[in-house]
Amino acid sequence: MTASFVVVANRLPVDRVTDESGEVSWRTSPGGLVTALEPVMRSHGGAWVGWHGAPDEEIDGFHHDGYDIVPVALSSQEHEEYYEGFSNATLWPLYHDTVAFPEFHREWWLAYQHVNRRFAEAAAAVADEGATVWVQDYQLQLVPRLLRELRPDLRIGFFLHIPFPPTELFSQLPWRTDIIEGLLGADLVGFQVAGGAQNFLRLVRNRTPHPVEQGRVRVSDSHSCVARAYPISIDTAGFAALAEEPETIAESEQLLADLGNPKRIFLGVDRLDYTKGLRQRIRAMGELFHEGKLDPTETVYLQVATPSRERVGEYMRLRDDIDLLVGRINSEMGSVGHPPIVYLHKGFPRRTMAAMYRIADVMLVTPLRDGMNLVAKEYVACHPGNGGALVLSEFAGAARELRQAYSVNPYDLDGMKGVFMRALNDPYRERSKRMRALKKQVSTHTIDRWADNFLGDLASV
Ligand code: ADQ
Repeated sequence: MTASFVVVANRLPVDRVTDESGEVSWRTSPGGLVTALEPVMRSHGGAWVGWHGAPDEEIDGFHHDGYDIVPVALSSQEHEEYYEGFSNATLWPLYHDTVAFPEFHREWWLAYQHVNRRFAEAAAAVADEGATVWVQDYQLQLVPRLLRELRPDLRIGFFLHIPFPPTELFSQLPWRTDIIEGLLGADLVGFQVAGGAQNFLRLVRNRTPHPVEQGRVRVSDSHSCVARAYPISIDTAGFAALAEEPETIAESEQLLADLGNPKRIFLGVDRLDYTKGLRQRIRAMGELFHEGKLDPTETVYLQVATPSRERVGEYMRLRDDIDLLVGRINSEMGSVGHPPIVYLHKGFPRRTMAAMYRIADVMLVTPLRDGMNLVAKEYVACHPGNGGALVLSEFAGAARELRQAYSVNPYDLDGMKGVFMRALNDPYRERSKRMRALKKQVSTHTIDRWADNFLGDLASV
């Protein structure tokens, strides 16, 4: 099978599920990148190249939901070194302001190069003559250049879903020039915010001989690369409609009853990741309960955290820390039937997420650093009426667009506590003014618009 539109991402957008009778099927998997790109893929068709999630296993391609799935195999050692190692213990912390310490290992870098080459070869094999190939995210930054070498006829786009760090941090990377040159293989490199594109162009100026003019890098006589911001978004209408379906409303009412019909609900929804600011957020909420500013018999803080990267050391430590923090607060502040924090370490279907967004009076989105943060936008799309309140970290990409949110510095516990209380207690007039503006922003800046902007520019650069 070949295609004129190809998405290349570390993971395929589907997970394999085996039912009781042993029957195998594929289900759309959760996570920011898939949430964003699945609708794009369904409307464009084409092929999605990615890893299927099972190490040491070769799987044949198949058709799913209107497009082709092209699995790339990884050995367990590659999974460990390329994915858990270089991608998630080197690049992820380095690109998120080193909120955890990035580890540099030469064998991880070797695996990263090796696997990036395999992805480039897989994409080269499925792309039609002159096709558009859209490479996704930090795990595959060498693919644009490798792919251009294999297939100079292709139009190659790259989008980075996470922040692109300041030059001082990026420059720690022993392989910094290889990564920059890898990205420059694309015709268009997209970032979540303008600052990311600026950081990238500054590095190109400092570390490569290529001339830069107005966001365009002249890489060779026949090839140049444009760097620009494309803030990602969600299927706003889809989320809003889901939240209004009778089953969702029924589920939200059940949820409310199960929580003991509290007067006020705070909500947090995150992948369990140290960039999301969970330690700080939970401590701030714990102090508000301790100080009596929040009454645990009337207020519930519901926190759901999807399990993530569970074999990486920092993530194991984080999980233990959160268990300890929540356990301590609940054991000290709770009474029978009234734990102030309801903490669930699992993923939920999208309808359940929408039901949670519906009932949350205050949504807490307080990452220490985040490329965009789709949860903030999902809440705005799903919460009915104009009464809710969004608390948003100034270090999330989303803060650039969602300017009427209640803004916090997640490192400042006292500051956060003040803003949490204000978001809860502000008069309806103030909250609804903010919420109306947020809803307008999210309903006019959708995932379709993001994809159209990026792909339109990619076709014309
Ligand atoms: P993530 O770091 O995964 O994404 P985010 O943008 O918030 O972060 O997306 C998370 C997605 O997972 C949301 O769609 C959310 O609904 C879903 N989710 C979270 N917890 C869940 C749970 N318990 N059950 C079910 N679903 C859950 C990365 C970057 C972000 C960027 C996106 C898209 O880190 O900054 O916004 O990619 O580019």
